[in-house]
Amino acid sequence: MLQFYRVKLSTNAERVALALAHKGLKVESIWVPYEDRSEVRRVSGQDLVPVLVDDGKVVIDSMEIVRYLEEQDLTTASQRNPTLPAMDLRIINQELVHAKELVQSVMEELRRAREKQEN
Ligand SMILES: N[C@@H](CCC(=O)N[C@@H](CS)C(=O)NCC(=O)O)C(=O)O
Repeated sequence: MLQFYRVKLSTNAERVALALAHKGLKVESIWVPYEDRSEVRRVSGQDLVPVLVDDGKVVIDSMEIVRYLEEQDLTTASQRNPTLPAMDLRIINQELVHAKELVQSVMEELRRAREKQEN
C-alpha cells in the first residue's frame, strides 16, 4: 500500500490528499509531528512533507507526487485497454487553453471585419 507522510495543517500535504482521493487510491497516512522530522528524513533524506512511498519508490514535493500519480494512473489505464488512448488531464487542460485562444482570435477577426464593413 502507498504510504503518505504528512503533517497537520499542511496545504502541500492536503493537495496530495485531494489527488489521492480523486484517484480513489488507498493510502496509509503517517502523521508526523511538525517539530520532529526524523522519520521523514530517514525515509526520504530530507525534512519536508508531503512524501509518498510507493513500494519502495520515494517521491517528494507535492506537485511531483501529483505528476507521479497521474503517470501511474495513465500507465495502468492504457494497460487496461491498449486500444483506448489514456486521458491525460494535464494535456486536456493545455488543449482547452489553446482552444480558448483560437476562439478569441476568431472573434477578434470577426469584430474587425464588422468594423470595416460599417465604415
Ligand atoms: N515544494 C514543496 C514544499 C514542501 C513544504 O514546504 N512542506 C512544509 C509543510 S506544507 C514543511 O514540511 N515545512 C517544514 C519546514 O519548513 O521545516 C511541496 O510542494 O511539497
